[in-house]
Amino acid sequence: MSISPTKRDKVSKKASPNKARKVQQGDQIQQQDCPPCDSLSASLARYMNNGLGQQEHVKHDLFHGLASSVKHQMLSAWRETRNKDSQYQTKQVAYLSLEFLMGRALGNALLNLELTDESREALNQYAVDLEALEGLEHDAGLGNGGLGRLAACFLDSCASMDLAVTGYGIRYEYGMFAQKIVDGYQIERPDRWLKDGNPWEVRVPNHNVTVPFFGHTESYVDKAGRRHMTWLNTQDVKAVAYDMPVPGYRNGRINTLRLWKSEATDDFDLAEFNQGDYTEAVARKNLAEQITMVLYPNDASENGKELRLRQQYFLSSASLQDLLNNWVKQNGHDFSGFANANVMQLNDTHPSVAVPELMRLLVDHYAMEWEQAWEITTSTMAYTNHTLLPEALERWPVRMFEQMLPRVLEIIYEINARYLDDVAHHWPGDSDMLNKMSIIEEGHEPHVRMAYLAIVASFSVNGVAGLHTQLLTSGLFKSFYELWPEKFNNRTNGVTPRRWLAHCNPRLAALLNKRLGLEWIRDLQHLQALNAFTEDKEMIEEWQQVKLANKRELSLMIARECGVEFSPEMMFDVQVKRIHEYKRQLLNILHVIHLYQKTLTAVSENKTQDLQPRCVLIGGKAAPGYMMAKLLIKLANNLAHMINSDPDVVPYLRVAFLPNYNVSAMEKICPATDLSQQISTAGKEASGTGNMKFMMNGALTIGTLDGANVEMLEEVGEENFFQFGLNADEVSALKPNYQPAQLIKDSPALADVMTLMESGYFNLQEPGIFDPIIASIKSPNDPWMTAADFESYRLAQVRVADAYKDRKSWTQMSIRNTACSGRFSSDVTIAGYRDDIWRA
Ligand code: 26Q
Repeated sequence: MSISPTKRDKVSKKASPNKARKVQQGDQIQQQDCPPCDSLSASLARYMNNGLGQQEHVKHDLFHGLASSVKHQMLSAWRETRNKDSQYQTKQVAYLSLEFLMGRALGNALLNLELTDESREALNQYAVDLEALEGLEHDAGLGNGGLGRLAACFLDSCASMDLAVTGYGIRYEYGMFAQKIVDGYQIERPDRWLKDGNPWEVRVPNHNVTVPFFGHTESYVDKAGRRHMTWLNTQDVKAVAYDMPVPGYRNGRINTLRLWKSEATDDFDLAEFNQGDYTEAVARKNLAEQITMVLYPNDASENGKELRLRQQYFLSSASLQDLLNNWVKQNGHDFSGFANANVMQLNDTHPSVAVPELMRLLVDHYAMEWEQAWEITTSTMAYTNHTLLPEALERWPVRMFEQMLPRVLEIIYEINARYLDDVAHHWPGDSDMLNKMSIIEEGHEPHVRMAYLAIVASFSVNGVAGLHTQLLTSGLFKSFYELWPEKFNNRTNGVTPRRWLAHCNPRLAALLNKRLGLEWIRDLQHLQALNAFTEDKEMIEEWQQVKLANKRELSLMIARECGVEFSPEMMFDVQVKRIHEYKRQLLNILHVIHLYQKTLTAVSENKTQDLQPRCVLIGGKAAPGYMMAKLLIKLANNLAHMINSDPDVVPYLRVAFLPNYNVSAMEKICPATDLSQQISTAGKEASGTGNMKFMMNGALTIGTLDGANVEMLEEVGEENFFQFGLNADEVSALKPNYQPAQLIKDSPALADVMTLMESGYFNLQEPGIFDPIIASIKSPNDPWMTAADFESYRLAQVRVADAYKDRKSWTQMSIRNTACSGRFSSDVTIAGYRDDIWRA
């Protein structure tokens, strides 16, 4: 159904707060030249017949043809969703995020739209199978890791739960870099994910807005005698909207992910053109286009990069202007209902410059009084924190704001001045408190503390797991919690069961469907019913068959990508995630070295019958500038090489480092994993979400009491979880007198591992390269306390090996893990956001 101009006029005359906004947006999804009720197969045939039909491109053509056809099928429901949202007083949520790690879209769209069978039929005549086509789609890698993938899972849950949520992000030309491994070292290659075109996106140029940069501010007095500020001589950048459909699970809703691309405005540097400096001016256009060129590949922090702040402001300003334009078209300048109809959820502080930007737009553009603008801002902004590492908290030099965003800085100062009055009121006479809590960090180079700005302006501040929220309110944000306890709340993360079970593990999904029916896909708590089957012989048998088949499939991928043969009879022990010292891939590596030594001894003493054969898989990307993380990759690769080339060892131990770990790789990995490693130093991993994907797919976890592991353990019970290590309090308590040298002495296993490392055994060709790693383990200042947890970890691994020998009982534990994973569906998380934060 298309919206005719007359229809639109009719709706907009009614002038209820939310109404015309979405109708107007709906108008942007243009009618395509194919009939809307076309079958998938007819639409695909038309696409194929219109192409050049080069033989070598047939599969690619088929992929693009199928994807385009699926998108066409979504168009009318997409428009209807926008209409529906505008006709009812639905609260609109804008999820603002610098990252959306969507991965591939085809398989997920087919599942949600219930088009999988029809697609297979349509492909029959081309003798190509659907999985082969799905494999051709480039991952949309517009994120680093957990935070970006969480945003993607949330979009799926919001659409599936019929919530009017729009994702706002950046259409990076280059997503997360592709990782190659050369001689064991990580090499970064650009990820040109758009090079063959993106069949899912719709460019919507009539939603363009312009975003100002640089220039200076001046004050003026209007006719009524009121003083205002204006921002002049700005360099404006055009923000062009590209919309991606987000289909809900079989409910007819299609939400939108709106990604902004930066382009030069036509009159970009007009002055220079007029002065005849044509080439210079055209070259400067690049500056504008650079903004959305590349995703920053850091998953912790890289503070102070000017282009990054430009990206943040670009996203924030464009998205807010879009929201306000839509509002004004419908309601004129009456903003009295705005706060009731809108919420902006800030995915970490990355888009927190939206706070002063909303104030600027309301005060400067819509001539609103400060107090009313502040009321609107503080009742629409909500902030999610994703880190406890103090070094990862974003701070921007004031100087950078001064030059790039002078008007925004003035507003930050005003917000700070008014807020510090509240602080002074709460802690009378305490000037230390004022310094400590100020949004501006004074010093040689003053900085803006973005987390403080976000907290001050938000009505809700949430952590992403119980422990994380507890540590936030008792540590990092303690004073803010004292000032505003009502703002703080916990929303434990989750992952979408559509992608992370129904789609990625079709064998297990079929078994669940057969035993439980289909309802688990909508309500994952239904998996609880599996607990009744743990003594069912047939179930145990089938469960094992599923895992075995998945392991076979993963083995093919590992053989192809790593040249290592994994045997499905062996235990699959997996750690895949970004490489970071706090995640302690090093602890895993040290343990593998220990297993290697143990195996060599057992072989030489003819006592191999006690060894539990295992295949260890490690994967993940290191931030390109993070030397220690890159060195860990090299160590893992060298270790893998030594182990895999020793014929005495390979019957019992194999190691692979998987290059270019990404969303699509995880879809193959988590269904095939026996043991999931979640071994961060307690108190450092905010939540983790990979841990949940593994659990859902029946892996057992070896883990510390960190992030959401704590809640997973609570759900599944300690007899089904291999817990080890210091807890967060013990880590803090040990810090002042941490003595790794003593710990190494006290653990013969660790001492042997260190001796072998120090002998240069893993770097014979490159002496000394691993010295920084060795030094970090031995340092009393090692913040990650690897040595402190080694013995406990080793003993937990012994328990794992013993448990795996009893395959029946292992399978029962596996079933219980899946059964208890219902709480970690992102549907549950989103229900929490909906009821307690968004009130949608
Ligand atoms: C900051 C400044 C400059 C450039 C980049 C960044 C940057 C980018 C990405 C900082 C952090 C990130 C990503 C953080 C992240 O992924 N955090 C993870 O979020 C997950 C979802 O809540 C949690 O499960 C993980 O525990 C947390 O580490």
